[in-house]
Amino acid sequence: MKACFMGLGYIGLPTAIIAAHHGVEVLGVDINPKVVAMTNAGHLHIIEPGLEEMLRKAVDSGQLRAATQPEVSDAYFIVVPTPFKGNHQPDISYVEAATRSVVPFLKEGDLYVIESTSPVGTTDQMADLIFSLRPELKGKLHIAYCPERVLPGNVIYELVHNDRVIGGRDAASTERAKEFYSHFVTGTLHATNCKTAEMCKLTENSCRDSQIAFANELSIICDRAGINVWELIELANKHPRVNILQPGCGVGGHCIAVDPYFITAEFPTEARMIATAREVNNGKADWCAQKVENAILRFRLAYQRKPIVALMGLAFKPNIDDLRESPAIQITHAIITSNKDDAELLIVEPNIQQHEEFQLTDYQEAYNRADIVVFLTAHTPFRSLEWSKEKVILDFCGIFKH
Ligand code: SAJ
Repeated sequence: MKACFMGLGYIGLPTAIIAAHHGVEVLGVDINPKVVAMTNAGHLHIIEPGLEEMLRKAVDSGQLRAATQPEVSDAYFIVVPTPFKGNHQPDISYVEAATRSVVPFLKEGDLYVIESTSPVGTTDQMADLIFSLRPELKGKLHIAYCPERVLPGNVIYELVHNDRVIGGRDAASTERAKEFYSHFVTGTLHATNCKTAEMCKLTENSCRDSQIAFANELSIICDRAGINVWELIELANKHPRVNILQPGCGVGGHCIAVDPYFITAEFPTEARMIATAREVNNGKADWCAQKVENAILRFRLAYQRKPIVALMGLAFKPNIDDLRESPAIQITHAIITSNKDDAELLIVEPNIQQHEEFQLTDYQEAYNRADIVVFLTAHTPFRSLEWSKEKVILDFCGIFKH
């Protein structure tokens, strides 16, 4: 069995490596020659604990190779990004480009699977594209949609153990795709059709976005009401059927802050709550920035000098170095723009060595020096800091819950 993975990013590369470890002959394809060179040299271009060693083994054993162009294979996996364009419209041009590049290699009996998060109907649309270019293959390919649901940082475990949803264009396609994934997935493979599988991925991330929006809205209400939101949530969660998530300074990353727009773009009239959740979560970052600006102003009025402000955390979630779509960065930019002459800013991100735009300060030093401390990301080391009555502390992510 030879499989071609189109896209060697955060999902494509780990999946290619795991498949190679389970006896599949893998060709990883990426349009970026640097990624291809690094992969062939056994170096990981993404950060994922434990994965580099697996990559090296797969390359050394000849089970995995990378290239900038696909080759004849038995199965093709589309694992490329699906960002959104202006006005939050999904952009499936990478899926289309990757599909076009495998079309010349397809032959009777092959498996073609989209893993990229995609708007409902994308798999059918790509099937139409394939058959418009290769009409002789109509009815002779297995075409399916199979989303991933792994959490960055725990990818090796979750790629194997998570259940997966597999939606074929017909029962034979679903069966063929299930056969492939059973090479390395020990979780249950749930069969469905491709539209349901596409919607399932969007539903999972929209559900989480809505639940986080609830927590974020609650945090703003509690701030007005003078109630400790962390204590409130802890108490409410003692109810056997209530499970409120944690508020933060917004929602970041490339998934949860993006995927709900794939639903709202297509169903603008119906998707009212999903759209509102996006607004609430985006609005939380603006609200946090406003809170910091007000604190700076109040400090200046009270002490007639510029405060030192520590901005703690840039990553989009705790204990990672991933800054993609991070609300903490958005807030940092907003504060720099509106307060560059009103405060001395110390920017902290313990998970990265340096940043091309910001000069970084050690977290302990920043905390010691600051008059105003703003917790943006709940990195574990921050929890070792001691609460200080001398400082203004804006704790947006629950470092000092009580
Ligand atoms: N967040 C909160 N409060 C919480 C939980 C999260 O504010 O209680 C924030 C985080 O700080 C972060 C954002 O939400 O900014 C997203 O973080 P996350 O850990 O919820 O999710 P991601 O984006 O790392 O990964 C999600 C996962 N999806 C779900 O949990 C439904 C993952 O399983 C998916 O594979 C991934 O999206 C994806 O690739 O789609």
